[in-house]
Amino acid sequence: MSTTGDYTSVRAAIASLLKQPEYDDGSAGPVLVRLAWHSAGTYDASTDTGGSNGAGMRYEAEGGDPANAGLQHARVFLEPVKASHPWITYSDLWTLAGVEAVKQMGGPEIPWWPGRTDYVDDSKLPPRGRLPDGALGGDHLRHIFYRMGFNDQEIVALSGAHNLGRCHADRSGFDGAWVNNPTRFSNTYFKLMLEREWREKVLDNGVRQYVYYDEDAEEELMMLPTDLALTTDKAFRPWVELYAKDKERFFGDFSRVFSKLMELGIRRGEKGEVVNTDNVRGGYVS
Ligand code: ZEM
Repeated sequence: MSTTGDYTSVRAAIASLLKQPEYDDGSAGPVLVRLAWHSAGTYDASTDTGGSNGAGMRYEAEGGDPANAGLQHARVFLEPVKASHPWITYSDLWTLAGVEAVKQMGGPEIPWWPGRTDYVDDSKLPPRGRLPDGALGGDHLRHIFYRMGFNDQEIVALSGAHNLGRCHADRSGFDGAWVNNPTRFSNTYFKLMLEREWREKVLDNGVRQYVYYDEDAEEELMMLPTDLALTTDKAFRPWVELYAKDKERFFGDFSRVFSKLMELGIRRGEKGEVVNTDNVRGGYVS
């Protein structure tokens, strides 16, 4: 059994489960990053509801949101880590898994702090519909991400996570990967977005996405309508151009903004301890 508070041991356990030869592109990494993002991306700054605290996706109200389809795979991958480190909360485990997965896939180190609790306040359950819909455009991205407190640059930096993983027709309806090495964190997504000729394709299920046939990979790569909106919008596009050119800048900005995402709705005291009042029950911080 591991020692309470030994996050180095948790990180090592996460790193050692990333290789999954039977799953997708052979890695659990991308879906873990998406779990971390969807756990936090329900945040609404104006009502201070949602966010990674509480790990609400364990329950049907949030876990059964069609936007979260497929994320049970990520939660199942992490169960052995929870079993060998029972002292860690799910909300800390899911956010740390995203952070560690990015690093293990060649991405930047992302500052991360523990202290989230798994207490769910039923009166503060985030309603469905707070996560973005890939079929829409730039206005929608602003509506969703401004609500969390992000600006245009941060929206573009965060979208760079689509260097990782793929769309699954049986989860979101979209199909395919954005880049041909989707388990390696990089800025290729931004380069391809600008440099390739994307054509519209309507899938058999009626879903509309953009595709380009990559000769080297012998694979059709894809972009969501929201991805390409980053190139057509006047305020988003300069950041796409910058990140396509400057990988270090993208890594630095991604690190900062992913860290901010993981902290949405978490209030910390002077020593970094979480001080959210809704985590306090019966006078004890749970
Ligand atoms: Zn995603 N994302 N995302 N994303 N995402 C998918 C997959 C992944 C949007 C979206 O609709 C989709 C962010 C932002 C946005 C990841 C990380 C992050 C999929 C495919 C869709 C449809 C799901 C499927 O079928 O399995 C939209 C519209 C976004 C608005 C900008 C942000 C922010 C992310 C993290 C910082 C990742 C890693 C995946 C790949 C998951 C996997 O299973 O491979």
